[in-house]
Amino acid sequence: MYTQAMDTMGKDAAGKAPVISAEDAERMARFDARIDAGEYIEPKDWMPAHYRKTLVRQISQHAHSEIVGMLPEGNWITRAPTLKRKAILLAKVQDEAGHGLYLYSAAETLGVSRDAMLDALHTGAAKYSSIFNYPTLSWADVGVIGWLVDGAAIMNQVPICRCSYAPYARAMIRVCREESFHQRQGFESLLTMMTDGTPAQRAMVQDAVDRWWWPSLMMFGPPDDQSPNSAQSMRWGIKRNSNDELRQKFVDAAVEQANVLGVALPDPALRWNAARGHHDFGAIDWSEFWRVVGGDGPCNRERLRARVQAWEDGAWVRDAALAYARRQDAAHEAAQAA
Ligand code: BYC
Repeated sequence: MYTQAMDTMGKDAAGKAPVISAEDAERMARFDARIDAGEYIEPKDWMPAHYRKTLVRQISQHAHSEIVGMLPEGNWITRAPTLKRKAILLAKVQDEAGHGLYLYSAAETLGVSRDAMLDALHTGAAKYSSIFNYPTLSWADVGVIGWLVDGAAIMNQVPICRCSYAPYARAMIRVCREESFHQRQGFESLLTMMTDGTPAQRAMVQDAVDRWWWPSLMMFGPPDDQSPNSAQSMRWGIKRNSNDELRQKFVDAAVEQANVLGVALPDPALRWNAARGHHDFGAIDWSEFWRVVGGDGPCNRERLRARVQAWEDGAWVRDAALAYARRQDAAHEAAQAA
């Protein structure tokens, strides 16, 4: 018999291919037909166990990336060069906390608790984006994160506004609007330094671009032929474009923007290929990517430590909020009974 706990794509716990009842085979066919017709799936609709599991994995990892992503930039709030830049950066980092909240809420609609998701982050069982394991060494890094990292994030996330799982798609609409503002503020900050700055400031921007370019390309995930999740996620409309397609779109857009800024992208192989109608680019160091994803990047330990510490420091707030909610409930029940 088919059960929800069974992974319909793979094998059950005993390593056997799942046996699907006629009823579930019919549900599966109806589900596939809905996906093919471009319909959106809502939390109470029937869905295959593997669809649910894939969404919990992707949405929770996306949420973790948002809250870990607050750390590299948060590092510069106290050192922003002007009040205007400080206000912008504060708002941006706050937006990222908000993105985490929308995404954890979207994942909760699939039946997973927020505590379980955070536990997976804190124990290292769940991933978060590789990009946030690199250090922010100068003020220019904050601008480059806006331009390249948020730029890559938008390229990857706009198609998720059409993800077949409706709560994720809805959350992404607001996330993308805010990300687009983040990208522009980063670009504008860099443009100011490149046009009105000193030679030392221009050199600082170029140094930041040199360090963030390749990790930004890695954000899109492994090449398509090494991406175990892509085929099924695309079949189910969770992903609308492949990792390589989005990476190429990002490179094409970034080349034009780099020209406007007057910075060089650190890739001698980067050139326009008229036959393909795209820019060719050099080989990505995938061994570095897997090392960072595996927990051994420049800042992995520091990032995880900061998240665990924040969770522990916030215990009294959660306890107080729960105690208050229980007291409100008791007062409400007493009023109902009277
Ligand atoms: N870093 O089969 P694949 C942001 C993992 S937030 C770490 O291609 P999939 C922002 C992948 O999880 C940025 N791990 O996977 C925030 C899988 O491992 P598991 C985050 C990565 O899911 C604040 C394995 O490699 N954006 O931008 O089909 C401030 C094989 O990969 C990475 C999202 O989360 C990576 N870069 O495709 C500023 C967007 N890439 O899980 C900015 C939503 C791959 O099987 N997520 N892995 O153990 C997605 O679109 C997809 O999950 C990905 C990967 C394209 C990232």
